[in-house]
Amino acid sequence: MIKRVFALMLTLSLLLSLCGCTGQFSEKRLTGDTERILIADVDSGADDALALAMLCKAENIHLLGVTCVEGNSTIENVGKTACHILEMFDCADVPVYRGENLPDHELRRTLISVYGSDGMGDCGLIHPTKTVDGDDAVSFILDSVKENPGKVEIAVLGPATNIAAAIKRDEEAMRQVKSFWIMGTAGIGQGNATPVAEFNTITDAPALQTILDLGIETVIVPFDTTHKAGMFTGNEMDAFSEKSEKADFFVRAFSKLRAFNGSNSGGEYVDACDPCMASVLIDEGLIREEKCCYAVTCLEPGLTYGQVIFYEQGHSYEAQPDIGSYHVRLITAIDRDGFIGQIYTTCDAKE
Ligand SMILES: [Ca+2]
Repeated sequence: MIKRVFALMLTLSLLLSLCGCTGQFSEKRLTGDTERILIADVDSGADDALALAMLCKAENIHLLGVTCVEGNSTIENVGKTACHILEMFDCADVPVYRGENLPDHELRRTLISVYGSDGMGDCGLIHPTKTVDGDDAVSFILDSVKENPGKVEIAVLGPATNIAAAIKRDEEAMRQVKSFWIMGTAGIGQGNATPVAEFNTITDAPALQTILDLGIETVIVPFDTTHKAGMFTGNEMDAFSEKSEKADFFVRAFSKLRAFNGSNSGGEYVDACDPCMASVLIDEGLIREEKCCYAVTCLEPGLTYGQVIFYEQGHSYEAQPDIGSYHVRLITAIDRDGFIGQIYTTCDAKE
């Protein structure tokens, strides 16, 4: 009898090992059909780093890979930070691909590194043993979508350059993306790059429009929404840093942004925009208000370059233009307590 039980256990453990079912990451795979397949496109940035950590910890997400784009830091730093976060959150087997440098168009703004020159507060936090797995993020995106038609969701946490390059290379394949989740645009409020434009969008405005032109479900979590729901005061950051080593890691990573906001607005704070987007991606129950919209990016040179105009479905405008399809979900309010709860869980911190 004991031998039969032992044989059964051995068979089960063999089956589990054949399925790759060991460790935290593999446990997530066991959730089967309820699991969502995601590619995270990042320009880390402390806020991308925290968002990526949240996605690593999410039980309902299978992170297929991370693609990197220049933005909040150099492409080299973006890759190193992604590798470090994946290792830190037990997802070292998730591949990381170097992507595109930003297009060198005449309207390209000089990038201001509000996160420090390394994107992570210049505190010496980033020292991964993992290295990037390849140089062709666009091929990785296209291959992943073709292998999983209609299933892959893409989180766009930086300038949309990689995604637009994939669409330009194989538009038909990219029509098989299930949905895009974009942290970008100023929404229906003020921007952070200009009064009307947000950093990710203005950095590669044609790329965002390329996604919008594709016409598949696109969830936009804009700056004005995340600036409110994702806001931490200096005191809140100090309190959070005491909660765990991981919490302290991210508080230090955000230190340059905190100081920048202090000198820019007179009060130290951190607006964690990418984590805010990740929180509603992981749990749509945190969305408090959204509008169904047609969206279009201003690409004409001038003061409105990079602004995104949202036409709300069901609303009549006195100067009604030709409206395309209403395939954009604009998130206008997020449950802040739920968002903060996710950050605490991610960092193993007790509230
Ligand atoms: Ca970002």
